[in-house]
Amino acid sequence: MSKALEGVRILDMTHVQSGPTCTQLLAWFGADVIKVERPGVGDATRGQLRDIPDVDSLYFTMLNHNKRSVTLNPKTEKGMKIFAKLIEECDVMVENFAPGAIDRMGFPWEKIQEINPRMIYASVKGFGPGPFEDCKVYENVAQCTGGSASTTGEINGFPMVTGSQIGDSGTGLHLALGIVTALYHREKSGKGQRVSCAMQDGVLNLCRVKLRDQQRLAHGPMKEYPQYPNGEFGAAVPRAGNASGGGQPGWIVKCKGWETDPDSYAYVIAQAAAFPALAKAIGHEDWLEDPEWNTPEARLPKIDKLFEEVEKWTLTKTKFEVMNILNPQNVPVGPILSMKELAEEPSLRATGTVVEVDHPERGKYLTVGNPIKLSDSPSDVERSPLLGEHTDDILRDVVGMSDEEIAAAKAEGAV
Ligand code: CAO
Repeated sequence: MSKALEGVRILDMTHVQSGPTCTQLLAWFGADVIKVERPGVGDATRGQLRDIPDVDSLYFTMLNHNKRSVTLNPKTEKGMKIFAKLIEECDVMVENFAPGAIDRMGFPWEKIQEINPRMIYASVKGFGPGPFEDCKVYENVAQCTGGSASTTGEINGFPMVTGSQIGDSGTGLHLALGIVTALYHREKSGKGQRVSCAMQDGVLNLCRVKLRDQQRLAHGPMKEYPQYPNGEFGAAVPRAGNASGGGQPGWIVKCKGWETDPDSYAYVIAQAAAFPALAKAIGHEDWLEDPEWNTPEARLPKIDKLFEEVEKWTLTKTKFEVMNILNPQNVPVGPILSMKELAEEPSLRATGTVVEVDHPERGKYLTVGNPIKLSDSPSDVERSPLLGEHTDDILRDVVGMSDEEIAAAKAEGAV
């Protein structure tokens, strides 16, 4: 069994999170990812949020598996020549520097195309063309400008960002799809092309259902929102707390032990088809004959009361008992799993979604492995490279430099 992207070589000019997420995925699928880092400095995340002094942070290690690291400064005369040779030898170049940084290095898209017409050049920026195109952007800025923050949070509370890195990792995922699509197209056209993903666009794509709701709002109140029928709708899609976005009434309810365990909660969905089973399970068989309760329309104005009753029952059970009782009866339900529980979950270890990796300087640590599983193309998780660990190998084998030339480039500070 061969790896799906074996033979694809990536010139990885990414840093922080969005770009590295993308190239890590490609590396897991077997691409040879050559991460270019500034000599002596490297990706800033190597030193950020460190848990062990002088050792690459988990921030860095968990986003840069299966890559090779070369230190190179394309802003030196020698470095520029080496960089041009790398462009010639690679299939894809990925970068997520601030707008214009690669141009300022002397490599605008026109020049990259001239050097290698088959090159696929992929970029993440905060915004697409428009009023904010020159801005630097981090995760939470993308969540705020892409529609996520305005639609997330308590019903009468302030906008809220989510713990999922939808701006960074989400855009990295979008970019990876753009790259493999362009690689597929190159098979036919023989030509490379530019792939661009703006973080604002990526977040908005993930908030698609909220733009749907913005348009529904013009046709009357949205009945699945907690604002219906007793609250107010304004001009824009409101925040809906934990109400289900899928059009089915749902809520997070407390479970046994919530007083001491901050994650002792479950999400319960009271969709019409599963309502009889839910009502019976919580001891409300009476609802099934009661016109005040036995239709979705009758329940809608008192969804809060419905979940109060569900909670009276869930408070007598652990979140796993709630899952084990309701799930077999086709009531959609999910325990709120903490990071500790996910880290220890045997089934996630068995599938390689949570993996233990050994690192020469930090020892063993846990990471999230490749969440995309291909039946015929394995994907292993290998540790992240040390800064410049593969500089000599890459300069020799990919760029074709002799030992003397490598020594001279080092002396000049180019690598
Ligand atoms: N050798 C020499 N110089 C190098 C280099 C190397 N190998 N690699 C990068 N550099 C230089 C760049 O040329 C650039 O210099 P100039 O500004 O003088 O042209 C500089 O290092 C990097 O610039 P930056 O502005 O990208 O870095 P920053 O820390 O100030 O900003 C960030 C970080 C993320 C806000 C910005 O890169 C950005 O907006 N990126 C696009 C959006 C994005 O991906 N955001 C995700 C953030 S979290 O994943």
